Amino acid sequence: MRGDAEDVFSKGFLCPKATGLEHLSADPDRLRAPLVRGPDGELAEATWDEAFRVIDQRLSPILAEHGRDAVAAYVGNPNAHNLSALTYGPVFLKALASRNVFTASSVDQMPKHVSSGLMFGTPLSIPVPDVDRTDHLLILGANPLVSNGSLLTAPDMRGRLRRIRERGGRVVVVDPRRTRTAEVADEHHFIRPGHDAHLLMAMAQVLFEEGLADVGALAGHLEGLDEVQALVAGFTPEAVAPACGIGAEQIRRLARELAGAERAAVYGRIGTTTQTFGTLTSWLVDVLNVLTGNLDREGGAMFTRAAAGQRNSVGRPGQGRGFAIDRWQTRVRGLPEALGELPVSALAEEIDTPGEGRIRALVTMAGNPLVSTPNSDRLQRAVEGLDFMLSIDIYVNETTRHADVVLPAPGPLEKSQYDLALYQLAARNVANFSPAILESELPAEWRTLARLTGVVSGQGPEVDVDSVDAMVIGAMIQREVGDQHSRIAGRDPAEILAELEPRRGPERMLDLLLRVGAYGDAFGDDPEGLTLAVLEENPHGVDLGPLEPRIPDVLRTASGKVELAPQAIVADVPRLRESLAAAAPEMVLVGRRQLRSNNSWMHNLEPLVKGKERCTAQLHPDDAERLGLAEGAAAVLRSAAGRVEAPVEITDSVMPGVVSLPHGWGHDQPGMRMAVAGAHHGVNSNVLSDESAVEPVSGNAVLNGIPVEVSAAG
Ligand SMILES: Nc1nc2c(c(=O)[nH]1)N[C@H]1C(S)=C(S)[C@@H](COP(=O)(O)OP(=O)(O)OC[C@H]3O[C@@H](n4cnc5c(=O)[nH]c(N)nc54)[C@H](O)[C@@H]3O)O[C@H]1N2
Ligand SMILES: Nc1nc2c(c(=O)[nH]1)N[C@H]1C(S)=C(S)[C@@H](COP(=O)(O)OP(=O)(O)OC[C@H]3O[C@@H](n4cnc5c(=O)[nH]c(N)nc54)[C@H](O)[C@@H]3O)O[C@H]1N2
Ligand SMILES: [Mo]
Repeated sequence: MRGDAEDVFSKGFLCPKATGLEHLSADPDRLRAPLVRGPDGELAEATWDEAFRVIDQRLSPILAEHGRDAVAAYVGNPNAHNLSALTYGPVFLKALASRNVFTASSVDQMPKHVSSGLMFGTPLSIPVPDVDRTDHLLILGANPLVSNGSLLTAPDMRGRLRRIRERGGRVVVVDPRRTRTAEVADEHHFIRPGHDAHLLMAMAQVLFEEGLADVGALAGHLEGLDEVQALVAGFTPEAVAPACGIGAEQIRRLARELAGAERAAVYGRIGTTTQTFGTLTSWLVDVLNVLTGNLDREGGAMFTRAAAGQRNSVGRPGQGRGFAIDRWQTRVRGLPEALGELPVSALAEEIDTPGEGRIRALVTMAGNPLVSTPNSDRLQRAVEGLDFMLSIDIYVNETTRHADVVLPAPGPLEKSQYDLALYQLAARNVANFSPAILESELPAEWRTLARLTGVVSGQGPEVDVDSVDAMVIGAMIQREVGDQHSRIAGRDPAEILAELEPRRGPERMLDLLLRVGAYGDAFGDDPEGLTLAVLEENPHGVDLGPLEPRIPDVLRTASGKVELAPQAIVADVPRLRESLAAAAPEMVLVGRRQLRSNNSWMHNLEPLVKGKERCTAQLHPDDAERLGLAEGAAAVLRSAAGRVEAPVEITDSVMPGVVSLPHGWGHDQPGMRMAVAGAHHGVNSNVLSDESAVEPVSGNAVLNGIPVEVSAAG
């Protein structure tokens, strides 16, 4: 594995996980055949036909007797990077027609979808910082030097941040840890976890008070500016400083410098979303971008124009139906729906609480919820009580060891790839298609998903996958030609279908999406336009240029304006105000990502786990001394949900009052088949996350700022 120096976007930059992929292909623990649980209770290899017979025998009666909602699905993070899953996952979920759909989004970025959806009209209209042209970047709760940027697709963030400083710009980081990103920044502020919204409110308050708020060219495109001004009143720097742990004068200076910079952007990531004020913080990030005149301008926070599948560049430009949340709720706790899914914090209780509508079966797709979602112990007990569980995965891990059937999938190098999702959030408009590099004996994942689509539609275990595929593409074409705003409105569906020959499956769908997309050939209308064939001819990618202003066309709100004060968000401001008076817990837990790691699933690759123990509890020296904890000694961490023990690592890179434990570990569970991971198991931090702590607007889990007690083991 090496970087492609000619790649139009990465210029040859590779993250260590990419090198790890080489080892993934050779990993003897990777599944190479379906597994079915036998009468002895063990998972044993079976043929695909056998596996599908069991799935049909077990799943179909549950659907028939208890209804669609009795079968839940959990969709994990790797689906977001998988063309097969991005195209056929939704087909399967639509056929399943269960309201009990859960994804990793509600332990990740859901608050940003909600704030963006409400402000701009579609949930993927997330402004990304124009890192290559900005002069001032304020980063909250993100560590792109380790994570490589998230909701900000931009390879080599180290180089990009360095160039900001080389051109005289400034990088400011706000994080309860002094991260690698903080180390290369001009300035870093510790913040008490969960207090970003307080800080950003106060910065907005300063902008209004000092007459620095200037929305510039956006003036005619905003709704609710006065309401924002009224809302921030009272959130003075003095009022929020004790809660945030950042001094009032510093807050004033941060606000003035942001307003004073020629071109600036505010960027927040997982530390700002997986916390108790996730939606308010996500909203405030863009409120500040607006108030400083930086939204939708070069060097500010901009909207990518992606080549394929982007909702804010199809349909009627500048106006739409808007975005709704909370259209239905979870059965037990009444938690809100968002993006058609329910908060995964509710999964365990929806299984283990008896009554009408209980979840009886679970399908996991490229997900490891038993490690990645709150209160792992309760979720484990819950899944043990399921009538049936099916997993599509490449390993037998903490989650899939509970399944009755595990269906394997080809690995990343064994399938073609186009990043349908993450190109929508790229710091530059680009498109790149990679064909499969290695062959796989396994059926493509979309074929498995199409076959499951047939099963849950009542077709039995033998499914004609090609006719499912024909139906799916037929429906896509019908929708496109029937949309008056489409570039192929009114065209003959048969002619469009013929043009896509001889492609099948996700690649045929991708070709369609590219060709009707913002740069597409529109099937002959623009002969110079993009098609999948053009991408195939350009193996280093096609550069579609720097980001360009897109307001008002990008908007899909009902008003056709940027909604600066959406009701659902504004309604949460009183909770923020009340929190100013709340007493601070002595210690709170935050996570941290690690360079040679990818959530829970790349720990079976020796090069990514070798070296010294990484699953440590990091504490500030003052806390370690007060709590009587020595370097390397075992600490006990207790929360409302559970208890874990981890070795202590003393470091002043963590703020006093904060303990940091990475997520994605705890690979010592019985029945797992991951030898390398088992030898470097660590502990599962989500044993400590409390499933009852949910951010109320988006339903996202609170995974940072969890109150914990820390003490010496024994
Ligand atoms: N405490 C705490 N918890 C967190 C976080 C945190 O910061 N702190 N982060 C959260 C975030 S941001 C996320 S995204 C979630 C992730 O949550 P999940 O998506 O549930 O977890 P992953 O560890 O990404 O697990 C991915 C699964 O997909 C499998 N897999 C990998 N590639 C493929 C493939 O090509 N096909 C198939 N079928 N399977 C595949 C892996 O074996 C693994 O089982 O975790 C969340 N949990
Ligand atoms: N190497 C590697 N890369 C990854 C992943 C991985 O596991 N490993 N995971 C991928 C995934 S799924 C995602 S979603 C992205 C996430 O990408 P990032 O969001 O950049 O990831 P993190 O490194 O977790 O950064 C979150 C930061 O928030 C800080 N933080 C915690 N609580 C708070 C708070 O209340 N306020 C503030 N301001 N900061 C807080 C943490 O200390 C941490 O430094 O990374 C992706 N890339
Ligand atoms: Mo994530």
